[in-house]
Amino acid sequence: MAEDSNEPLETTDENTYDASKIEKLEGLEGVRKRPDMYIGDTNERGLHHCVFEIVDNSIDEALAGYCSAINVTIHLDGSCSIQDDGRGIPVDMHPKHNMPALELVLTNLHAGGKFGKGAYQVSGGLHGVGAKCVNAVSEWFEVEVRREGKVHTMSFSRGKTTQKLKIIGSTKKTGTMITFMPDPEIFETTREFKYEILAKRLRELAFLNPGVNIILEDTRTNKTETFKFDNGISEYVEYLNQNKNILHEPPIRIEGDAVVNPETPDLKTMVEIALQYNDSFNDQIYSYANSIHNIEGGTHLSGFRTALTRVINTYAKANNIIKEKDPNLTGDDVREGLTAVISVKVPEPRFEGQTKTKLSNGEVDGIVQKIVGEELKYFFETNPAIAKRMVEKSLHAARAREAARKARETVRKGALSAGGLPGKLADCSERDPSKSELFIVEGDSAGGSAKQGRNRQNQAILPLRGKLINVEKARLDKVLNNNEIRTLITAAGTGIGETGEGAFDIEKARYHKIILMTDADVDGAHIRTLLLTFIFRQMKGLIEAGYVYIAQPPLYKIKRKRREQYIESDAELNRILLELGIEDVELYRTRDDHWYNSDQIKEIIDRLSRLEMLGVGVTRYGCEFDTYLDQHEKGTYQLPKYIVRIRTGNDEQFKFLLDDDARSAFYEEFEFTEEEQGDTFIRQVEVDEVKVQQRITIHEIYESLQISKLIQEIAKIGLDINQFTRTEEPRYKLVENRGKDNETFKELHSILQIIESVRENGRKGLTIQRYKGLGEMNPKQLYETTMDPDKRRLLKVDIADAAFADGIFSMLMGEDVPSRRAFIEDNALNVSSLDV
Ligand code: 0RA
Repeated sequence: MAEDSNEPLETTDENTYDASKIEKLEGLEGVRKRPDMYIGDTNERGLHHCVFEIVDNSIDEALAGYCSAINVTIHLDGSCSIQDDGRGIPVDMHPKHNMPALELVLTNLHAGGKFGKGAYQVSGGLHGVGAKCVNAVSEWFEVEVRREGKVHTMSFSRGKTTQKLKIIGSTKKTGTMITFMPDPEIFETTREFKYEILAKRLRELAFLNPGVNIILEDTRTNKTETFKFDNGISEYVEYLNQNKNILHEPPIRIEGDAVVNPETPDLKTMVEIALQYNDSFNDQIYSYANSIHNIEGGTHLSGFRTALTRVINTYAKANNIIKEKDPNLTGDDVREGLTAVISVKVPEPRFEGQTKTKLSNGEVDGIVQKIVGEELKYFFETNPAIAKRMVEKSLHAARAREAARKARETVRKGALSAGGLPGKLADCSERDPSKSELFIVEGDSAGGSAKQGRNRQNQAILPLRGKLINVEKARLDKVLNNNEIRTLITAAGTGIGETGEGAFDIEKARYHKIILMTDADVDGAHIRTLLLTFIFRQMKGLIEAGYVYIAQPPLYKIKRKRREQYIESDAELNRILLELGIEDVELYRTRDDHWYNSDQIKEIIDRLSRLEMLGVGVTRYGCEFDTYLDQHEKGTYQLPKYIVRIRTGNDEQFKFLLDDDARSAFYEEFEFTEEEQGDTFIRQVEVDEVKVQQRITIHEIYESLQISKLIQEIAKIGLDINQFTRTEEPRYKLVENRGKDNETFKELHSILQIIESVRENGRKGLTIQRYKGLGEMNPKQLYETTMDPDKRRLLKVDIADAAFADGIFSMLMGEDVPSRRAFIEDNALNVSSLDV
């Protein structure tokens, strides 16, 4: 468990290892030294894991019956808030340690029994480390507790207290709100919260904890979603089946529990299962232990599978639907078209496997078998019509299985026979798989360019033409008859499927990098998803071995004069526009004839572009950004933490509150109670002796700290930050080609105008071409941008990403949904970034 620290204690003279030291509570330095140990990794997964750690605490409050709503908000400055209406973390003084309980649980590794240590603790190693670890890996961390009639706050930085507990107002509400900024010193590869990753897990948690209301809001895109499911995993199954033709309604529900250890009769293993068949050919079974998704399954899944196969066979024979002497239906047969969610609560879960999420508690297999065996048998006896439909579906699958077996054999023979490599494959000359790469390329024309541009020594090319077969809509025999799929299997060399002659064998892989190279458009994303889904289902070992990658072709081509450049993302395009915009440009300050040198201009533009991004956090409340910026405190550069928007009739005014004290004072002045906070406060006022309605709203500017840091830096570089709003007199000049015949200049009246003007300048004489396909590049360009090991950027696909693609795919591909294209484009993959 992560709570145990193995940090060695130092034994110097002043710092002797004695009893008093053991007594002393340990701080969070250990977490910062070895963050992976506590939050899993310091990349995308670990980053999002931090949010889930805090949400888990709120869910615990909900399970204890004290919390009904959880709000998760992604802020523009890159921070994230998790707010609940639970009891609030206790704030009273701890008698022994002489600090508030709140501070104790957030700054000391061993303090606090509640955090992730309930009866049904989550996971073995990575999870359940609690809010204190998130605190340790946060550049800043703020907590607001509503409890005992008061609003309390505290702040921390990198695990250390920066603002002691204080009361900032009164309230009748209760709850906890935590806002944290991931520390760049810890999260070096990415600090960007992804909406889909958060949404997927929060939706899942809402399904697994029926009744809890979870709201996700992304202020960057104004996207918001509410997850609340009173019917729990039954609704989850309906959600997974939403685009399928279902065979019965509603989902079948199985529940039960068992005591494992008679000495602790209260600690039961609880089992909940929902299942529903559809007319497709694949199964989708999601298994959870203590709300953790077990990608690799485990003993609960195996217990369920065993019982399902047995119950269906017994029923089919007892009712003479299949003859006594006929062979049994196999597991594959009975699972065809099955959608199921298995959720178990286990007192002491153990996890193993590559993802450390495969449930390994042996007793669970038997418990699940027994409960499913009894309950499903009873369901069949009381619902014979549905039982019959399920058996018939399995029988149908059994007949098709024979055809699929033959198809697989043919494919395997093809794959195994010497010289059987597909003609379309342009193989490399290297024979060592660990040095060889296979590019799977969308389209013949891009395939042609790739063949010409590649390094023949170790890069093989396989072009895929036309439509790939939809692996969701067809049975395996059809899929295996598809030419493109067969070519792929033959080229990869590993074989497919779990058992039998020619089954998947990673040792036979012909390449240790299989790189999917598709266009950067919707069709490309579609093809990539299809390929990944197939690989995930039939050649999972390739992904587990880390052999599957995604190429990253550029998004834009820009041209100016003789210069041509490929651009990977919108953010990069913006950067380039600014970069070009400052070429041959100088900045002049009117006040004192001061010229900024080109290094300074670079820095100015860098800071201003970051400032611009944060500005949305202010302008969304109707307040001009420059007006807000002008509120900064002279000397400290501190900016208001709150904006008060006062609308009186058609008139709109803003008031700025520097900090929590100012907010408290404002509440008192207006006799606000907490209940009005955040919501619109409405009252009647008189304007020119006419009664009008006045609406007052208070908005927290989460970005204020970041903004303040930036303007401080801007001041250091030497811009006058006293006034951001426009002045009558021009204050700066942007001069192009200074001192030359073609010198031009533009007068600027504000600081923010500098960046606008530079960007405009960057666009001059530039053609920006949105890049539509790989085929538009010539062989040399394709090699340089996307294939050259020294310049390309590859994304490595891991098993969780592939499972994610598979899930989305099943959901969207079953029937033709109009919105599916957009969805795939946005969410096709969340792959961990890796420079290879
Ligand atoms: C310790 C004790 C109690 C509640 C909590 C912690 C608590 C922690 C978090 C973290 C996020 N939301 C939370 N809500 C509650 C019990 C307090 C009591 O007995 O009143």
